[in-house]
Amino acid sequence: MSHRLTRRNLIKSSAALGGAFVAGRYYVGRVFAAPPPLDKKDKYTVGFAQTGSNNPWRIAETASMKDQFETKLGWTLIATDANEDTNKQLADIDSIIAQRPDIFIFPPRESEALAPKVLEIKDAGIPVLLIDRDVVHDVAKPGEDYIGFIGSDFVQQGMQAAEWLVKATGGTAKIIELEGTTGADPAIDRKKGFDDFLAGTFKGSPVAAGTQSGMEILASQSGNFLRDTGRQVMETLLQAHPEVTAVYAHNDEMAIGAIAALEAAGRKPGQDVTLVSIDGENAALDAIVEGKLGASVESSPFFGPIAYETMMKYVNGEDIPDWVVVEDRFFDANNAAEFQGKQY
Ligand code: GYE
Repeated sequence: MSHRLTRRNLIKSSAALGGAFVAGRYYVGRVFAAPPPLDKKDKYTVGFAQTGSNNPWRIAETASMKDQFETKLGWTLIATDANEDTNKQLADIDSIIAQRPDIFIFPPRESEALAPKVLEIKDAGIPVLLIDRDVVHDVAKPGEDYIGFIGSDFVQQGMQAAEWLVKATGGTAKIIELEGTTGADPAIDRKKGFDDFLAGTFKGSPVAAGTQSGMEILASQSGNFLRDTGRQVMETLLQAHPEVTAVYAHNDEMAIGAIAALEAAGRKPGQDVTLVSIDGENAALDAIVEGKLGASVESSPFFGPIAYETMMKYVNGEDIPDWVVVEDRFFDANNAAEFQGKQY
């Protein structure tokens, strides 16, 4: 039998342990090692607490959710926008809980700060499916406290970026790293993957051991996944480290900001500074074709269809893996033109 309790078992054990019907809903609380059940019905209300809408990736993700749940299915999506403020996202979630959605499907902006909130949603009797970012598992456990996490392998993305950079620079580079939002799961893991690769502690890479030893990270600072913040941070770091020869940005928006800062300082991105980033947005593909950005590891924002599919599996009692891995592609000068204008 699966680790997940069936609805019947849940009601039985809940009754034994003093579960209660409140406002037509069964409050099961955290005594159960399973997320709250989701009944079969024709239409659902989905709570979607977005982290922000000031970059193309976020806009594409929100559009994908609206397209799937509102346009295609005719359901209700309660969508909020935290404007890249973690406290606002916490408050947004409270306001969505008060509207009693059937399920929460959302990206937690920070992996530690949002973990207790995932438990609160569970305590309110509402199942949670996390998309695009995960929370820390020592506080909230997939398969127990929430249904699971759907998203990319961020460590792998960081490794791929490092691997490409080692090859592109012949294994010698002075690197400025622009990190994503501090405390966000993809920022933590994209740094880890990159650092581990350069430290030679990765496994299974086709790059010969030792070839990465000439790679030096001069500075690593957060640009909050935003274009203009990336530009400003790059401007400052460039003054402190004019010897820079490479940039690793945790997303395309910051890479594009860095390109602007480099050009403003009279540098030639793509020629005297090699850049690599993550996401695969249209502007990045354009920059690759122009020769300014070297490569971008894809990180798909199109969560609507896979979130729906996973949610329905849960409704139908199928087992959901703790992590539904989203497969990503890789864009560089060899294929960027082919995908230009087809992304977001
Ligand atoms: O790479 C970035 C966005 O959480 C995977 O967040 C996502 C990242 C994405 O703002 O552009």
